[in-house]
Amino acid sequence: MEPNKESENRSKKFKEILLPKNSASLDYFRKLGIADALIDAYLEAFAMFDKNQDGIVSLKEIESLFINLDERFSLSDISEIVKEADKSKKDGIDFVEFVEILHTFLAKCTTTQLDEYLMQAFHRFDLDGNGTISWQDLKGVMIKLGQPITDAEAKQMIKIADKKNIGAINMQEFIALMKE
Ligand SMILES: [Ca+2]
Ligand SMILES: [Ca+2]
Repeated sequence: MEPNKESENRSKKFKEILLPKNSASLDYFRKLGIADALIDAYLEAFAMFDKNQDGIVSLKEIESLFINLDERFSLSDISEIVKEADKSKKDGIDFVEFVEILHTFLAKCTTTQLDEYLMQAFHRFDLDGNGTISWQDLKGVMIKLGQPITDAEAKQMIKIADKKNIGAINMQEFIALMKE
């Protein structure tokens, strides 16, 4: 089996474990008004954090991801958020708690704030700082995140968002993509 296919299967399996079809969590998310597409995006984000795939994002896992991103962050802030969200007292956050954090955060966010966050995220993806996200930028970021992708995968992902057909993603396209 190609390595790509293998990791795809692994992530599919992981999703099934985290969110079995017709699970109570799925009903709960829908009740909160979260679109299914967004739940998928949350699952992908969760999988990125939960490196050892035990269904819990521990403080250590959050920390290591942020360190890879060279983020200047306060660990005490994060541990505060995790402690507050960790209702099930698993010493980390499970998927439901993870979604609750993001959902609450997004609900509190004004459109302007959200745009600002997305602009910051854009600059983080634009590794060479030339104002657009190329497939090389994207590939570099994914390596930093410990989720390496192939050239073909990076090109494909850029192509999907590249509505203006400039061979890269500009800020408007990026913001539009993230809000989809
Ligand atoms: Ca974990
Ligand atoms: Ca760039």
